[in-house]
Amino acid sequence: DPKNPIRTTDPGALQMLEMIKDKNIETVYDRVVAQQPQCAFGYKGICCRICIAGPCRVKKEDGPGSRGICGASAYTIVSRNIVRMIAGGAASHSEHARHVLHTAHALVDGHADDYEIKSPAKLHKLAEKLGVATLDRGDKDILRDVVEIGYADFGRYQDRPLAFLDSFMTEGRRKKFQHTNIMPRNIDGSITELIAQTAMGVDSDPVNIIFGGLKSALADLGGEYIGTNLSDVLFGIPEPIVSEANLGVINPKMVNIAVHGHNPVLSEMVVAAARAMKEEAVKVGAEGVNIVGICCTGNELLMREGVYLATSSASQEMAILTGALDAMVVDIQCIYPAVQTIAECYHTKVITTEAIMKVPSAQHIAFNTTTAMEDAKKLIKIAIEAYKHRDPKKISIPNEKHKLVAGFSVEALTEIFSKINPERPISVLTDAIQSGQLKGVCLMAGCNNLKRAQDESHITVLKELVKNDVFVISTGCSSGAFAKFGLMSPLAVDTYAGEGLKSFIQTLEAANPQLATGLPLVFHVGSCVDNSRAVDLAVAMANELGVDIPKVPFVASAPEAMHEKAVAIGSWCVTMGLPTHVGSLPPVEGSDLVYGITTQIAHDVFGGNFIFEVDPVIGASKLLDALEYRTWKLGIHR
Ligand code: NFS
Ligand code: SF4
Repeated sequence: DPKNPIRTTDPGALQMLEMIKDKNIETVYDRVVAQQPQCAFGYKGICCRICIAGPCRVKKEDGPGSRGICGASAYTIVSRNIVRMIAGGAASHSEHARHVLHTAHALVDGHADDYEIKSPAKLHKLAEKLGVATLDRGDKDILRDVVEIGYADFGRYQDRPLAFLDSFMTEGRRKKFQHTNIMPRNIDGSITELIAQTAMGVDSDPVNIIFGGLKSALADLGGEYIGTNLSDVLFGIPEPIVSEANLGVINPKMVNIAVHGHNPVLSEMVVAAARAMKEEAVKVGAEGVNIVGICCTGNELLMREGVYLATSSASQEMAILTGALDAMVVDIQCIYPAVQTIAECYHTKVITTEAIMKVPSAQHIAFNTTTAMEDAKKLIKIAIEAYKHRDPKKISIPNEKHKLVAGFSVEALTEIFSKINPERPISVLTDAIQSGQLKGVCLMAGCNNLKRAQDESHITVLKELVKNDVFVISTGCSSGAFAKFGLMSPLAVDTYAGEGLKSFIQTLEAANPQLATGLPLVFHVGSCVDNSRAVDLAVAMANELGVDIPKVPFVASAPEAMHEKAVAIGSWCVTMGLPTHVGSLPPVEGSDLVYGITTQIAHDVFGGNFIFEVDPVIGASKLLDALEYRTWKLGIHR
């Protein structure tokens, strides 16, 4: 029902909405209803605003009204619009990566004393991949060379491929990208080239436009590699860790600070500062400082520090509605401007920290790598001060929260598998698929999109997949959904896993008595930048099986994709050779040609393709079909 304002299934958010129902507070759930019906031209991608002769719309099947003023056809307009979303996504991930790179650079130059090389092991592994010498060298020297390569990936002018992308690929993908001329030379250049390519009066060939888009999508993946790998170097490789999720993690007796956004460079420092400033919180009558995460910076902290996850993107406002959130510290991406509007009805301070991300009337504290700890302490002080101004009458915290196990980097998964087969750990996974115990692997990723009820599609797709013995890894707000519903807990295995998956997980547990916890139903591999970890797993499986990725029983699903970043990720998933389900349609329906390229022709060229399907049960069954087909083919060819 498009008019129903209760557009969520998240049990914490539902409780929160019930608690405030008499208060007349506007939330995202009201605004999404107010936007209905949404513009059909925009929805289909056939509105062009690339020059100011427009906006032009494709109004007719034929004649002058079927084209823009310049004569651009539906296929040109749709393809230009969609690849510009890829450019936006690639820019977002890459700016995030650049920030991590700057921090690593400042560290080796001695200007970031609050940071350290937490994982020399990851640094050495990365150096080896990139061909950086490590023998008899100090860690900082090695890191300096790695950072140089990272910077070169942003702005290289020579004719060589993106190092952080090239060195992680299979041989087959490397050749495919060169052959189709989409291997990016540098990140910044791919994005500007794409904007130039799609400017008024430049490219009108939809195939050429889409291939330009795919180049930027691969640049996006390169940026994600830089982000994940250098974050692991600076903050540690995630390992299995127990935590809790949903709004019930907000503790009325503590100073509560939500870190919201994406960049661990800031939020890791906030966690450290909070630990150091416990006494100051005690002085104002609190038991301490409680950091809770929202969106992907929440995922970063959950993976490495076990920090509680308060909620995911669509329900971000709910954290403030508890009346017990003292500050919301934000960096970049997926932050609703509405958080400030809502915060003004409470004592909550919203604090922005990055030069490119300000919100009118929210406080701005510039966060510098050089003075990181000092800056983070300022943020904590503001929260402690705000705590004193809480209004007890306004406090109402949903009691919903669930135990979870997270922290499954590929290193952590490999370690677990190695207890069964130390020489060829990944064969534990591929053997289980070939024996029929598992149906394959699915990466569940992506956002919330209120075109349907929040989290419903994530939860439905997951339940269908695990019931059918798919090994599911997840990232981003998809992970957020599972965590909030209690599906990332070992307890969920018995209830939801099919017999094959259940026995697979039990075998892993039996071989790993050192783990202090059972294994979960779905394996959290990190933030959206950490979708690169999923590629690492797919590449490892391909190498183990001696095939290229399009033959690996590995699929992806973004049941509730929303952000431009999700468009970029979905696009590189397809070029990597993965069948990729998307449950919220991107604006491509206005051109049968573009729709056909993304869902069919892509398969002929790359071995992966989009599966657009809004019904989560049907979406899941299409993913299962894709897995079954690949496993069957693997069987014949062996
Ligand atoms: Ni990913 Fe993570 Fe969430 Fe979507 Fe936004 S937080 S980077 S973009 S909404 S999954
Ligand atoms: Fe219209 Fe062409 Fe300008 Fe787009 S580029 S707004 S279709 S005139």
